[in-house]
Amino acid sequence: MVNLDLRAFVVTDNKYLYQTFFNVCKNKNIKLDYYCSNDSDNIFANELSAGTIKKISVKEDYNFLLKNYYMGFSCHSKQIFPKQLVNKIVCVNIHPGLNPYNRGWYPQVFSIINKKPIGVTVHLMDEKIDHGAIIYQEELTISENETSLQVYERLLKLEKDIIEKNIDNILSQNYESFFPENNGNYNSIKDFQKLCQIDLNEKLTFKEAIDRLRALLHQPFKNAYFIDSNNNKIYLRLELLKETIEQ
Ligand code: 0FX
Repeated sequence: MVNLDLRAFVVTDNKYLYQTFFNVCKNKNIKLDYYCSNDSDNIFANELSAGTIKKISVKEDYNFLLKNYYMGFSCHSKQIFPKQLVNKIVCVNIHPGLNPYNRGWYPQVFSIINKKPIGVTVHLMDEKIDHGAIIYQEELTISENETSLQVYERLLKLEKDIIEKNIDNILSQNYESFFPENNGNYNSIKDFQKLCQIDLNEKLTFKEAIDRLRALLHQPFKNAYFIDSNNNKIYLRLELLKETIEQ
């Protein structure tokens, strides 16, 4: 029997996943409240003025969350949840990567390059980033002609499917969880920024160079660039056109 007083919170900085959660949960017995980061005005201008989402600093206001909610979600949130929060109530992260591989920033970018598995992970949060016991996980395969944007769009769709299918069990905390065999690897935003600056003297195979450029192809962002002899930043975009060869 669900306690009708129970409320859960969702912290997100991603519009698509906010809408997914909102639509899936609007008629549930357990009510969800939505929060975004203080600098997410541009993403949620309409929702902020309508009051359907509110700003929060999780680091400063975790006591408010502890007082008002029995559990919470981090769903592409820019904020790191403090240990005082994740160690006290169940916090669940919806992450566009296949833990423990390429934890942290932009998993698909790194998976295109280093070939580590990619997918979606729903896991219980602990003090470390994208770390903790896994509840649900699904892997995707990356094709040789896919860009970061194409893989990312498939990851978002998979996250939506997993939320729709499992939200009732997550909210009622009716699931089993398991720990990955090791801590895998973590990539920071600095690691991503390093990838973006192309060293014109770096020696790579064509395959490695194409992988690097398609991993950094994610319009409208300008990622890969080199510095020319006049000290200009020259951004690069690769075009991959697939044509099936008749046998
Ligand atoms: O919602 P999200 O996928 O990212 C969010 C948080 O911003 C991030 O801090 C957190 N680690 C992640 C799990 O959730 O949106 P995004 O707009 O930050 O990035 C989406 C994709 O866009 C990313 O996977 C790669 C690409 N991208 C993004 C930026 C900002 C680029 O290729 N270049 C960029 O400069």
